[in-house]
Amino acid sequence: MKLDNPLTATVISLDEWWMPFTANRQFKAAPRLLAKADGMYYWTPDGRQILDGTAGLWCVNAGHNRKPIVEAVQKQAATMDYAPPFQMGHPIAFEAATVIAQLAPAGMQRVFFTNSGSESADTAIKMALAYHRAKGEPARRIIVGRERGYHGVNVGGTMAGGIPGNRKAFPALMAGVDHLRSTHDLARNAFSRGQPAHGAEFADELERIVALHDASNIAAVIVEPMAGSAGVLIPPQGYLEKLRAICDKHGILLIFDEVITGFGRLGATFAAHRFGITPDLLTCAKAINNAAVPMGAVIANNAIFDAIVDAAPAGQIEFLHGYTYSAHPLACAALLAAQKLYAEEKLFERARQMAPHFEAALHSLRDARHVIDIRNLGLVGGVELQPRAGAPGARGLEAHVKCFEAGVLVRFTADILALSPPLIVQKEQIERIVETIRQVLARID
Ligand code: PXG
Repeated sequence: MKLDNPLTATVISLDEWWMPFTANRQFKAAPRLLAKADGMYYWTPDGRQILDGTAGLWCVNAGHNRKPIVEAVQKQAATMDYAPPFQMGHPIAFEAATVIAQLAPAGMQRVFFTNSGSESADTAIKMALAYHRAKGEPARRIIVGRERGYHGVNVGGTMAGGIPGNRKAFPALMAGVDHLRSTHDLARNAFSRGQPAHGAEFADELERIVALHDASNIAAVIVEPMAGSAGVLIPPQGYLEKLRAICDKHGILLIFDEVITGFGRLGATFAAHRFGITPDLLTCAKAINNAAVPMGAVIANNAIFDAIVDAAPAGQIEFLHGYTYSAHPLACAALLAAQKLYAEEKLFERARQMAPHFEAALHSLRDARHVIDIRNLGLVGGVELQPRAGAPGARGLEAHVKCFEAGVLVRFTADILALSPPLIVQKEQIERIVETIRQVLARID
């Protein structure tokens, strides 16, 4: 399959790039390409402007191509392109960790850098196992995830995750996982604004799982405080509080996967702040540096770091894990510039202030065609559509494609449309996103 690239006046071949999480044959028959970005917008190669309703993939929280970040990356590339992070260090890696530690909940000031959310999930799982081993409880190996959870695509994240399609082809990659049920409860909570009222009791399932396996065999529970990829599932009131309490009661570590919720998405630095619940390990990525260079991190409770480090003999590597590109200088430079920009523009507070407007605009779609639920928190919104009989996901895909043709980028998971605009979004842009969805839904079957 060939395509003209007007930007370079060349012909490109679409065959060789095996695209991730993409219906390759379908996409290549009718490609949707992006070639340029600035602020709230993308442009296609032929110059069509697209309003970004998804901050890329939930990651460009300050908007695209922000000058301070661009300049910081350019400068770092010209100063020192790469430095090894094993048994060597470089100053901006320490600075970057300090900045993240200052933003993290109290008691969580140890930062391990990765290159993605997937690597963060697997790193956190290994930290949990290493912690229990260091504390003399090596039998604690079971990881409890949740149905409809998404923790990326590496071995641990795939197995702890709970999206059936993502697991189906890869059974039993890792032994010792169990799952809580999803908190999604359309019958009781449809059209909730913010945290739904019903479902705190779903956390009690953890007691059942503990009774089954015995606490002495369970290492950690990993959940997204707000599940993003599976279609914007907001935690019911009281649910996370219960999970925290049950984990504490049984000595189980609680891991929050904040790859989407981190850095302002819910109108606070982390969901941990927003919900007032502190996990033991917190994974993040994406907006950590406005997605300018791949980067992720695990933020650990200080006591977890101390236990693992103190258990190792002096002079020995304490945690045998890490990546060639951990704390890559370009990623660190982007992080420092992005976090400075977030603070200067008070973007996390801005998200909180804009949230009521976003909520009202989104819920105005209640009477739009095909809509069976709308849910929102901070600057995240989900619009669930009635699936077409016999063709689940088809309506969601068509809505996504038609919105793109109408100049608005929205994300879809099966028949759920997900919105997560950059935190710089203006009210008129929220209106435009919502009106585009309304018109598209009126037009499609
Ligand atoms: N955890 C969570 C909660 C995520 O949302 C990952 C881990 C994995 O991150 P990496 O950087 O390895 O991709 C994610 C990623 C979507 C969508 O459409 C969401 C993600 C990625 C791609 C698409 O909702 N989140």
